[in-house]
Amino acid sequence: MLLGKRIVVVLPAYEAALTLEKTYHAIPKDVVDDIVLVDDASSDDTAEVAEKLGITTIVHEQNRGYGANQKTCYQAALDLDADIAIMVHPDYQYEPKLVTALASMIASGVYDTVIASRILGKTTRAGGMPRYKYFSNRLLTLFQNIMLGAKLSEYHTGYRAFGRNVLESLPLLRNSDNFVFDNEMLTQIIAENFKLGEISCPTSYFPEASSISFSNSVVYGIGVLKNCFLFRLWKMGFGAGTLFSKLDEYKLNMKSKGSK
Ligand SMILES: Nc1nc2c(ncn2[C@@H]2O[C@H](COP(=O)(O)OP(=O)(O)O)[C@@H](O)[C@H]2O)c(=O)[nH]1
Ligand SMILES: [Mg+2]
Repeated sequence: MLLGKRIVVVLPAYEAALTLEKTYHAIPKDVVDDIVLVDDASSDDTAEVAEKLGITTIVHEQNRGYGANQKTCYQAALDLDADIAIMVHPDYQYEPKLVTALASMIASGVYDTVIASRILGKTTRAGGMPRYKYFSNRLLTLFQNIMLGAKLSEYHTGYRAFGRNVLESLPLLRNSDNFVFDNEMLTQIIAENFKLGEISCPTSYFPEASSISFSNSVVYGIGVLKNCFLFRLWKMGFGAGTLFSKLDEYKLNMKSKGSK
């Protein structure tokens, strides 16, 4: 608990057996009430390692993708009565100790969502981010800031914290089951004018922490551009039935806690 808020860490996992334990031990247990791992049908023993560590573990029978994994993660967090859910990749790429910092920015009531930027500060390239990823990140971010009218240092980090109000109100089930889920969700957060903050976070790139192929990165980049155009169209009054529709059937199930 932090300032009376229940904190749940969610770990969307795929082939994370080698890095999970290290990630788990770095999560600050003094503030975190529950840790949930969703294993997307990994071929290694991610789920076994998670269960051995005492983590609440959910296993997808088939590989459904990173976005589908997060849908299960956030539903599980709501079911566990989370006031704040924090996504940490179990590949030990992002510093789990910053969970407290992310959670406190939401628990204080100042922000609804906080993302941990790899770009703020000067450690990005030193941490091993490949040059092509760094430059595409900077270019996409510049374009997105212009198109979305926001001012973020990056949109592509996988380290994010959400208040319950955000998870309950966005039509997350409408989003992609693939990597572009992250970008759709952030674009929806901006569209809904949720209070969105950033902190800086050092990251490290090593083989187990970064496996997205170049072709998947290109598909992701094209999806990001598409979301920008959808957002502008929606702002002009078109495409109400797309990503930004608030239909209840696309919202996560709110069975545990009442709306806040
Ligand atoms: N659910 C799911 N997650 C995946 C899959 N492939 C990669 N991931 C996860 O997506 C996240 C980002 O992938 P990663 O290779 O670390 O990308 P990078 O660090 O941005 O280069 C990691 O947490 C992976 O575990 C998949 O097929 N399914
Ligand atoms: Mg990674």
